[in-house]
Amino acid sequence: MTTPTFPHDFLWGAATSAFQIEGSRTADGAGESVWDVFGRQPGAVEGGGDGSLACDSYRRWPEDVAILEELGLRAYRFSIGWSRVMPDGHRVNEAALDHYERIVDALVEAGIDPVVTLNHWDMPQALMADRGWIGRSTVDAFVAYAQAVAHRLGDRVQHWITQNEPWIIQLLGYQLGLHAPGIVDLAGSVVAGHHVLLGHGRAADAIKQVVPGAQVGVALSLFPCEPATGSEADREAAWASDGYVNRWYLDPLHGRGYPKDTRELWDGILLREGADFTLDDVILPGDEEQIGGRTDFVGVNYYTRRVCAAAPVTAERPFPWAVVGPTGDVPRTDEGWEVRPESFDALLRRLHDDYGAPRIMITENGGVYGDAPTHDGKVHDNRRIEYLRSHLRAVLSAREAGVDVFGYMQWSLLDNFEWALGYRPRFGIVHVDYPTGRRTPKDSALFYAQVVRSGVVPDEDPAHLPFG
Ligand code: IFM
Repeated sequence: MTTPTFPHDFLWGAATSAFQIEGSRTADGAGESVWDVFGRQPGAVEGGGDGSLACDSYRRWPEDVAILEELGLRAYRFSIGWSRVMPDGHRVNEAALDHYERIVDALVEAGIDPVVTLNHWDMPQALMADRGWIGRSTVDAFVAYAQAVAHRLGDRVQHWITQNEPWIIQLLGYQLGLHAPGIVDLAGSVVAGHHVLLGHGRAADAIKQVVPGAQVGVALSLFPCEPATGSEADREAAWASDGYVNRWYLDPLHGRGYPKDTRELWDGILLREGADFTLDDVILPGDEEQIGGRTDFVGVNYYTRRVCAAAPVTAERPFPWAVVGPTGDVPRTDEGWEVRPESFDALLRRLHDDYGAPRIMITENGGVYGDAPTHDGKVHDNRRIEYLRSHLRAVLSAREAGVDVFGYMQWSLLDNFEWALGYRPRFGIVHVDYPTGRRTPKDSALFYAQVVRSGVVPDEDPAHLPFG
């Protein structure tokens, strides 16, 4: 039996996002983003951290590019600061585009494919005048922004990601208020989610008008929803939860319109909430056509699964399921998330089987492990090596089964600002000493570089091997 390997042209990369790494919040005429404002609310961010310095990448980006080069990576997924490019939501700030153009040029020069995300959550605060994504006018503002970036960078950028994690924007930003803009509005959240998807479809068209050969995708946070038991009720609960988290985005993107069961669920919720609108007032004729069929690749952000059980709807729980697990002694990251590569493999196969064999880029995958530099100055993050190894094996297994995964962007290149959790969780394969900005590639980075070089992923835990 031959060992499965990745092909030579596999797109190996690592990912970051603007607000999480850049700092320099007002440089070059940048406008305020919703995260600047949200982060100032007492208690919004653990430890009181904000984005003012982060990894200082707005100034130190040449070091980041050099690290990518040293590791032999062939792609860098990073995001453009929306509020830098459109400080008041509408006017283009050329100085910000100059900045990103310099990064793109350096990447291309180094033979690294820039994978550009347009909205990684840092929308201009000015767009809150129409309630952010709840307002339909934000879709127009987003399209104008996408056009401006495509005009400037389109001749050098092939891979575009319009939106990062529509469900997380909807859930944490507009339903629970745990992320910027901090809105708690269950009924409004479904409106926001629809506008995020519409923004994807319309921005994809706009990018392709400017750059006919562009490959445009959207990065979805996909969580396999698995039933807690074999009971019919739990299976139904898991399917309903899958509708809320996964199918609500996947179906319309693949030209099927919103799934009927989840649409009914939302209409019931709007009624119970006393909303003065139904989904028919929000999803206007033609919208689903503008969302569907524009995705050249599906971006998959995978971290873990959800284990669901049937549960009664209550005032606190508007949905007929509860996320109950996993429980017990399962492997977990330092953030408590279950390490579950087999669900990753199953997810990729499911996308292939249920959605017409789409092209897939893994746009995020990684784990929180808090290992710090030891006396030898190195970071021996063996558990992250094992996380990476097992998830890359899952990708290989799915590819062997015919799933068209063409790239993998590890999350994250750098330890960085983890949103409401501040700087405590460390996702990076490169350690960042925040007070000095010093970057130290961890053992996992060296392991990853070896996989990238060889295309081979060891079939057992190599944690005992010396990567440091
Ligand atoms: O850090 C985030 C990223 O910005 C979006 N996806 C999930 C990551 C880890 O929580």
